Amino acid sequence: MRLCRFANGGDRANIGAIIDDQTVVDLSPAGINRMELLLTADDPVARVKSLVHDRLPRHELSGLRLLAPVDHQEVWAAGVTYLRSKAARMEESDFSATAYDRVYSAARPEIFFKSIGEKVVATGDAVGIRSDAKWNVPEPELALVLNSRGAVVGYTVGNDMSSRDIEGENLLYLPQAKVYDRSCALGPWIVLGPSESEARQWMIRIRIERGGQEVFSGETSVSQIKRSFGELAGYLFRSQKFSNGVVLLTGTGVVPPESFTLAAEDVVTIDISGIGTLRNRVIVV
Ligand code: DO4
Ligand code: MG
Repeated sequence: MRLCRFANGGDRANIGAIIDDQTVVDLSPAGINRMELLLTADDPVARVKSLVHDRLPRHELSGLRLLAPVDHQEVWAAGVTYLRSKAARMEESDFSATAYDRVYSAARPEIFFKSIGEKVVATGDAVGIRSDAKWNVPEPELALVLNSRGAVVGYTVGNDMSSRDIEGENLLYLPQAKVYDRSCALGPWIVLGPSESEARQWMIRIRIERGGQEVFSGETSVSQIKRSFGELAGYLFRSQKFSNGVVLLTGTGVVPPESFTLAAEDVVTIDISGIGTLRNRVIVV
């Protein structure tokens, strides 16, 4: 079962259940106008199935403008959860190398705030690179969708856009390297239901094009994430409540070579095999 948000022609968003490859059942007339109405359910798949009926409006998926699949959910991010991320970050900065090395093997994971829901960029919209940064990269990541009790109820594709020169200069600049306009993209929808062991079989692939030509591609497997989803979610929910549910990015395992930086008008395509494709062009913000 897949859940999406889509533009309804006005400035409101509707919530839909994607019931086959082409058909979206509009759940808004059934009173579902906020994602938390589904994300607070113990079993969102059963809840959505109980809502879908023949009298609700149906739309062709291909004719809809999809919005980011979050509204009142914050987005948080785990970091240095793949060996590749640890190695790349230790190379990026002598100054912070020990911190990355330690956090990779520490009991407590690195978790940082990434975005409020309303600032998240949807597939088809533009992600941003900072005008004051010289070395910018996308970070293709599996995003866990957690209900208000911290259980994983779904997954989406995430891009944790990052300014590596700002992060590398001083680890205390991490919030500036990570949080700015259009720095977080999620989509195209949420896949409800798969277990962690199913998700760990998925592949994450990224392709970056410039002027129609590929300038970088890479892939990793979700199985390479060092920590369990429950462990990451457990730390996020320590001493903190998310009454509308929350999204947690699980870290990147694909890092372009040091010679690579994004440029305006590049197109970033991230595909996760069990979910779908998130595609964004790049603009300077
Ligand atoms: O420690 C800095 C950020 C790490 C991160 O975003 C990642 O590993 O994906
Ligand atoms: Mg990241």
